[in-house]
Amino acid sequence: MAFELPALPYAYNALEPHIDEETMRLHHGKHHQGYTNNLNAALTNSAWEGKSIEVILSDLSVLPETIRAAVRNNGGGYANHCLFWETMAPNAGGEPTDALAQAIQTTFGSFTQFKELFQKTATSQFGSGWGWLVVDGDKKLKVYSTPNQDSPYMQGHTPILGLDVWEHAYYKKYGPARAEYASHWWNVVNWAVVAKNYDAACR
Ligand code: MN3
Repeated sequence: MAFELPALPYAYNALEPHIDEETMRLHHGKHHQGYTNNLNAALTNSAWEGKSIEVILSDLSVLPETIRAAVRNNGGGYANHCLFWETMAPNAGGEPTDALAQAIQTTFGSFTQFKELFQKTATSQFGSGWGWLVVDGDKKLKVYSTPNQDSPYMQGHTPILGLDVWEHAYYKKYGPARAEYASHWWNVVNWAVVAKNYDAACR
């Protein structure tokens, strides 16, 4: 079973004014579709066809060298964007509740301190990449960034929230103002889904 581009859980214009419709159409329909197609092409007729993306990304070293870079880039791109769409929603934002809220407070001091750290970490990634909130192997929260399409699964961590800081994610609306894009993005973070991801990662 090949990987499929997941349908967006909302309309292309649903995240306006924070993320514009044209960016969403290209980002989902062209970029994410491209990663999906290239991932499938790389895995065809390999022993990894049919495995989950988490399993594939968690040990790239066992892949044949001929497809390793393609799977790293496009498999990461596939997984990263699946999470990105899911963890955004119209009329969202605000703060998490329950276990995730408690864990954020314990780990980072407060939600405000977490936000500052996350935004600074994501927006200072040099070149293209992602900012992450992950659950590590000890079920602890961590914030870091990765270059290109590298996934936290590659280091045995479960990403529960990610911010795409590639220029294709924001340049049409925000130009080079990456921090302004990140500030707006908080308004569309779907904390209910992030909390669900947190609970699943801690199980
Ligand atoms: Mn992207």
